[in-house]
Amino acid sequence: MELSSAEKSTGYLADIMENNINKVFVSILIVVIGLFIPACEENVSPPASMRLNLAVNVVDTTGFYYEHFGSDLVDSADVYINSISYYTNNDTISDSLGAAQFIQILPDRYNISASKRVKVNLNNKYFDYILNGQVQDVSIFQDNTITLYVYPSLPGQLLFSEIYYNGSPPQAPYNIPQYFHDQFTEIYNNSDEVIYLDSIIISDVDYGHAEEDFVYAIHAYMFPGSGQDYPLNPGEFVVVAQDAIDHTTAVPSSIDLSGADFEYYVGPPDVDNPDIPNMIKLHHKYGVDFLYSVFNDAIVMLKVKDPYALGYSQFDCLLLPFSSVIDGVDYRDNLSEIEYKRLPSSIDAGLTGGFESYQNKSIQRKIDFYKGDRIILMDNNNSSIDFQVMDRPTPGYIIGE
Ligand SMILES: [Ca+2]
Ligand SMILES: [Ca+2]
Ligand SMILES: [Ca+2]
Ligand SMILES: [Ca+2]
Repeated sequence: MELSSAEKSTGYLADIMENNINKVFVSILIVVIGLFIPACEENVSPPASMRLNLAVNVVDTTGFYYEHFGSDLVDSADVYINSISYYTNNDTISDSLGAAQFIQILPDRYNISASKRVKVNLNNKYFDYILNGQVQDVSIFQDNTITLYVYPSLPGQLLFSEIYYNGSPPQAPYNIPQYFHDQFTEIYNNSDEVIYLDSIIISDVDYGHAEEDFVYAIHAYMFPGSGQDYPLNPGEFVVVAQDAIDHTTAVPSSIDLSGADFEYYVGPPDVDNPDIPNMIKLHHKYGVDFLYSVFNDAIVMLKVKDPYALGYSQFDCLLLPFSSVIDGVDYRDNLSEIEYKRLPSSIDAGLTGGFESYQNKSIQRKIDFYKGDRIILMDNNNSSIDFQVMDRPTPGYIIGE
């Protein structure tokens, strides 16, 4: 409330000054505004004069960048800063000494991330590595220089291309208030080679263990097959439905998933479309289905020799190693709550989502480039950068920009 009145007063003041009206009145007004500003300081967007400069030095101390490029200082990295209070985003590129300069930014708490892709020759074969790093909730209230450490990783060959977790709005004829059975997971082969889905596990990730070595899976379901039964060719999508049925009969704005490739099947009374193969249930702690939270969750896919090797947590989550994760996405309705992330930065350094539940919205990985006719999707292992929000889900296909 005070925010808008202070802002209005400032705008009003400028008008008055421009029009050269009574200077005494202006002085009184300044005093009056001066009395009000301290009282609501925390809520007021700082004026343009309160800007400052931030330098981010991007550094790889793992030895990877030094070995291949002769320095620890990472030049030409994309550096992003997100203001936590004002939701503003800025990005720039680091210079030859690894320094990225942000000029005249607002004083605030910031999430800062950097990424750079490099081609590396190992034994006469080229690999596209990504250097990634992030720091969360850094207070920048004066001119500042920070060091951002980045770490090398290989981008995914098998990726989540879309996760539709949002659910549908209530609609005639049934006006179902919370329809989420139309959720699906879409996976894409981003590589040049056939990948077999057999025995790949999809699981959700319980909150509070991002610093540990294990995924605490509330649910874990596995693709069937004995090794080479379910090939996915380069550039192909696979759709795993919560229920492989036509959901438009329940909610007209929803989607027809009767042609999905797989479905989660919990057991009666869950829907089982006999034409669509079921995912193998490895662990199901609770719920009527393998429901992804419509608010916030993280979904990973991974492959392990024995899913039960690590056993269970105290609260009945199946433990799976983070080191076996192939791809992962962390999403949240409120993107400023990055401290609640469920995945470590090596898997997903960011956070996607940022919309309310039950709107038929979806998160889709961005197209990076085309290799001939084939789409190559973006994978910086940072969903803040790699994902975009779609107004409609696109099961089994992609809509480019
Ligand atoms: Ca189901
Ligand atoms: Ca089925
Ligand atoms: Ca990834
Ligand atoms: Ca899609």
